[in-house]
Amino acid sequence: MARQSRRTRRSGVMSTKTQNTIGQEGCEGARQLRHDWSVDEILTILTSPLSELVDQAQSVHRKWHEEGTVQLASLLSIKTGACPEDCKYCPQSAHYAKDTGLEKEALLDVDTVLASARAAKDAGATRFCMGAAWREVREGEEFNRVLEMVSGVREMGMEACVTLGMLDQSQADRLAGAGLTAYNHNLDTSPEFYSEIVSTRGYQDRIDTISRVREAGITVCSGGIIGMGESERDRAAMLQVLANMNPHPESVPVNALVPMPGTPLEAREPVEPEEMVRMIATARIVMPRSRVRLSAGRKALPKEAQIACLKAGANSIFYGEKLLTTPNPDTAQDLAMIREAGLRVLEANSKEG
Ligand code: SAM
Ligand code: DTB
Ligand code: SF4
Repeated sequence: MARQSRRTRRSGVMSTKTQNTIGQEGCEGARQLRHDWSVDEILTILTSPLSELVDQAQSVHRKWHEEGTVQLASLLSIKTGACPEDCKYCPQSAHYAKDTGLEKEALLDVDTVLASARAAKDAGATRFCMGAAWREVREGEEFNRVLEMVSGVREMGMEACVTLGMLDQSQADRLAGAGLTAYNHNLDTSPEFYSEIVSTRGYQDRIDTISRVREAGITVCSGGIIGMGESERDRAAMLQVLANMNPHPESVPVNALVPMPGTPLEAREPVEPEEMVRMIATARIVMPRSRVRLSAGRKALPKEAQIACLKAGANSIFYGEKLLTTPNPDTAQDLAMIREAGLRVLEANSKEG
């Protein structure tokens, strides 16, 4: 049965110690990043009274991100479905294929992917993220094709991100050589809850891949999903693992589960807007400099809640009508929402990028 978190009582006022140690004390020169968080400290922040939490997050955000911009990142599934992993949330797992009805698709060709990147750029995106439903990267023509995609996206002047599953050091190095900006590899949840969600790989496998990405000099994009039945403590524990990485992941996607029919998590209760705001605000406080991305699940999140997330420290969204296999909000509405929040879109080659 789900260890549901939502009803856990709020723990009251944030202690002075926590307020003083949230890594954003005072003036420019005194800004500090911490890498020694305890789960309890993060849980205290996550469960503090909402207005206090949001105030703290806004104050951290203003100190580290004066510019008030939102990065638009577009996504493309470059290889869809038939994945051997059994991630319970994922419509692309072969384990649930007969129930999800998802059409699998082989790795796209380079020209198709670059045409999609060009369209994303023309629509205002500055980052292009390519996702493959692979357990791990394998050597051969397909990996070489991905390297070409990466260099093609970089030549357009966009940030390039890929998410390809596990990789070894030589593969990470070659992605770096192709100019890859970021590698997305999510922790998804806490170390304790992980085995409830995935059985075909371990938490340490995720950490090891992230270390190789870091070693190769590629920036790290790592975050997770809420709404899978995890407790608030699990959410805090996942943030602790991320926030205690040194350096912090440069970008942190916060996804709300998109409960896909045919997956084992199809009947999970929807994430409440406040939970998303809390998770974003807490990520902002414990990883002040990172780009926190309001990621999957925005279709089910009212506009006001999305604006609350942007004001609580999210400074990026996935932009475009589709995520990997599921729909995402309309682009014109997203641009209007960013304006309504009093923010502006991050432009290409901005020094804020
Ligand atoms: N196969 C690679 C991997 O798992 O690392 C890359 C692709 S995978 C689809 C990328 C991420 O998408 C997952 O780590 C997960 O966080 C997110 N994701 C997948 N299905 C989701 C869903 N139904 N709701 C929210 N996030 C989801
Ligand atoms: C991330 O954290 N979320 C994105 C991206 N990184 C690759 C993926 C969301 C996928 C949502 C379900 C789907 O569209 O298939
Ligand atoms: Fe495969 Fe990635 Fe989906 Fe897991 S999340 S089933 S590894 S595509």
